[in-house]
Amino acid sequence: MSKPYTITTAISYPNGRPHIGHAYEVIATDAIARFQRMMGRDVFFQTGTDEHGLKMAQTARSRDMEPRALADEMSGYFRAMNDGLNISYDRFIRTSEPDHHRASQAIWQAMEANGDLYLGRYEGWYSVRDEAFYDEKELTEGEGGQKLSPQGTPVEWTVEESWFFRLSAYQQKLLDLYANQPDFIQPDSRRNEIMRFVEGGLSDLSVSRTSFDWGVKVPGSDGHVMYVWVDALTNYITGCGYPDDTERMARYWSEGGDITHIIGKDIVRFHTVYWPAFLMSAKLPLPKQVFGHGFLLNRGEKMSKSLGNVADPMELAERFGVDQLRYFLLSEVTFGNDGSYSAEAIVARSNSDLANSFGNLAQRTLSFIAKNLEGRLPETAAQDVDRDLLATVGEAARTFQAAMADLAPSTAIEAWMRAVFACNAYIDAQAPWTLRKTDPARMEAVLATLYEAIADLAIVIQPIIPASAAALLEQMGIAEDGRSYAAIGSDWYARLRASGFTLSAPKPLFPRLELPVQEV
Ligand code: ME8
Repeated sequence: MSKPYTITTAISYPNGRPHIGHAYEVIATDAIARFQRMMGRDVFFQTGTDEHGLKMAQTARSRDMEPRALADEMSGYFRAMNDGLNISYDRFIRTSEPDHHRASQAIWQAMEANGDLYLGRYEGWYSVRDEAFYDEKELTEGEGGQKLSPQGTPVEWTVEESWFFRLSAYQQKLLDLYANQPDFIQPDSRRNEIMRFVEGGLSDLSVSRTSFDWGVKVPGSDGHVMYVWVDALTNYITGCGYPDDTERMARYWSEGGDITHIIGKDIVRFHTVYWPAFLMSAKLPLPKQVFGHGFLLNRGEKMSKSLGNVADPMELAERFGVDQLRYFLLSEVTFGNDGSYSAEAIVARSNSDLANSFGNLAQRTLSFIAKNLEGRLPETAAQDVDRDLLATVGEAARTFQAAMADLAPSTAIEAWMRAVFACNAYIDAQAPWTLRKTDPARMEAVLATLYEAIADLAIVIQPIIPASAAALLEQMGIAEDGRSYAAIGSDWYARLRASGFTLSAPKPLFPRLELPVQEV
């Protein structure tokens, strides 16, 4: 049995439809999950919706709906987005599901048994938009004296009876965790920010609410529902079988297990301060890594409903193609940094890399073989240049794998693209169309080299553009069980040739995209 690998996205608030930031996070996570599966790992990949809390309750009220009905409707859009973007999730969790309520109550009881929960009275600042409590010293003042959170959202003075979690007792344990597990918070810039925050001292955390009832009930405490982040964070272990399925837990949420949370930079504090403290308190294993990716901006500007610049990811996917959108987001934005998107940038990137470079390489080579050899696979007679090209592709595959293992998809794609350029330089230098008349045997050797190189490149890039890569590999006669990383550089070409496979006229994979006039 291969070593398990657990990876999750944040679970989204379904108080509106998904936006491109949600799509970005789930696409990046999907690419990593697919990559790990191709490396032969036993992957569990979870995403879903975070359905409780005041924000959901208030949105539902303003739409004159029950929170559950709002959650049902909106969660459906998130799931549809995942399916539309070819996201290979193993579970789409909804926090309103019964097994999740059970897990949240179980972790609560474990924290209580450890002596970390006590009843008190909360008086302080709360931001509904962030679903977060803030200290006075973190606030700034906005227009009309309105107090604002560090995220710039309005906060309200809140007074209510509340359960507290003894977060203050975990300051040193958390600092030890960051010191002993330097990769726990990535990238490093986010790690420094969190360390400074924890070094500044931690107040106990209010973990229940009495002013509304849309949430997980606090066991044995009528009128209290859990603070939404307690149940939200618990989603990760619900999916791993907590508390009943101990076998599943041992597989996907174990001490020293390979567990990665992919989240946005605005919620790093919840995942690297509260979450490990809850887990320590409940005596449960900790994740290995929390990666805080950057924000996606629309032409360099923050997206907001009032600016009307919130892109619908499904609209972009329909217009430009799912793989084109995936490729754009993962190649254009360095994972961890903020990035910008625009229709022009998607079109430019897709045309230059996918249509003109890789697509054209595959199209010219395969149609040349289909036409001039009647689809018969050319005979190999490798010279040094040919071996060099395949070595370059093999090297790119290794660089790609190392970068993906390191959560750096844009670096991985750059390595792949360099190998695509090398193939295009090779085809121009070897000019098989000239060899056709002067040296047909050499022409075959060149085409055979290209055939191998193209298929290997298609195998490499599968996690990023799964549907297009699969379509190309299908056309090239490479069966699904021959598409793993182990196939690269093996003798598959000789075997495929011996099987008598014949190539049909290839279908173009990446049409050249165009923009409507007003957007040029
Ligand atoms: O925060 N660019 O939900 P959410 C990139 N329910 N990523 C973005 C983004 C943008 N413009 N806007 C948001 C929540 N995100 C909680 C999470 S996890 C136990 C609970 C990211 O719907 C954001 O950083 O507001 C987060 O990782 C995810 O989208 C869901 O955001």
